[in-house]
Amino acid sequence: MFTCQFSRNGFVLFLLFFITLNAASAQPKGYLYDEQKVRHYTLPNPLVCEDGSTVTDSMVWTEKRRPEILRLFEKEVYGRSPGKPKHIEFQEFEKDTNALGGKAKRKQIQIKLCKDDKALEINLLIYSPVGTKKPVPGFLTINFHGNHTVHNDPAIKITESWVRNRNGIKNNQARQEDRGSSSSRWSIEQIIDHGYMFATVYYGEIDPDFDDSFQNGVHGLFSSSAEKNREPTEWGSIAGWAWGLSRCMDYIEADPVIDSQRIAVMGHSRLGKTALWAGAVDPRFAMVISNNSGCGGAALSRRKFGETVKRINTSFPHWFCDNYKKYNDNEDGCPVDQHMLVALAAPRPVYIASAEGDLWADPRGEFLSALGAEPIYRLFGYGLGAIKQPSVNEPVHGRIGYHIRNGRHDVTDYDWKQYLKFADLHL
Ligand code: GTR
Repeated sequence: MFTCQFSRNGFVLFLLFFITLNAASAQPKGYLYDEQKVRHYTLPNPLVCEDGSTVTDSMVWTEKRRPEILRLFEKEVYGRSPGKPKHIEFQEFEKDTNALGGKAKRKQIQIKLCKDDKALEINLLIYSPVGTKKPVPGFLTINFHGNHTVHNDPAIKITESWVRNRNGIKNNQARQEDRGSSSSRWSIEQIIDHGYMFATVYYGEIDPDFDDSFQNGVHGLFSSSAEKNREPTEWGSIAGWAWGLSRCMDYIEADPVIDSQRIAVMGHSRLGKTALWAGAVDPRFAMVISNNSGCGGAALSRRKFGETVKRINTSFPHWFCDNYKKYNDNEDGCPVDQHMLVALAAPRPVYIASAEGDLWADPRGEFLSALGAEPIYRLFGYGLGAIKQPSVNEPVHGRIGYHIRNGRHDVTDYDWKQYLKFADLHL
């Protein structure tokens, strides 16, 4: 009996040890993961203007301080993007009024962005609920692996753009067998059942995600200067993907079936950073959702917890503008921190989601950004609904929403359940 008890306890201990080891090994070594070791830092005050005056009402925020902060992020972090191109064409190339077993309508739109005799083509996939009389609100999302991976619906066009070589993909080309391979991240049926539209675009069609000195994608076509003359304030890939989301919004505004006044922009990880920036530069997004966005997204850079500015600029030199490299190992020198990015969404509802096992993205730093944006929401009479980080799986749904769920870096049904509740409340 004793032996049996002992070996069972021993097994449980071994299992715990194994799980801990595995969770830890998901995070790159040599970075800070210990909350006790976070250094003392001072955040820039979002309510103090460049001339030293303090913002005390929403009008001064909107007219004076917000534009200052937006300019700082453009100049120092993401880079300045061009405006809407002169020539943009929308072509609905496929539709079905009886999709997803009859509960949805599907359509696929090619958005053609033209410059002189060249063009970039982006494909937007849209599902909307059947039987709706009024224009539907919903979610515009941006995906990692191609629209054909968000659902196994055989009618979804397979992307012809560059895709990352993974899971047996060779030559950066998408394959039939990848259909639906990311469907666990996109609770499309749940979204439709809730009465919302779901739209998605593949980020690689906007700008392939590798460092090619800004030759391909949106940069190759719409940058004002060649790589060698690039200004340190010119747009990186995150700004490029966000710009692509705005072009999808251009289409949505032209579609009478969709309620373009009630669109939430949503992305995960690097695309969570993108969603936050898209919401900052484009006020047409009525709600902003950032899933596990981490460094350069919702997480406070000054904490240097998990991924750091230096590391992100080294691993992904094409994501931010060149000026951002000035803050490698010099976070305190940056005139902004990421709570000010969250604040740029105000007074629109914004949701920051973290995962307990995603230490690389600094869940606590993501929460502290939400908290740091609260004084701006207060100017509009709104709040977060928490003064300290809520426990795991205990979401707060103030005008700023936040949750930390159990599990790893990912988008799950749990996340979508929260976004749907949040949209019911605020969209
Ligand atoms: C990681 C990167 C993160 C995050 C993530 C992702 O490699 O360090 O900033 O963006 O990729 O996008 O999946």
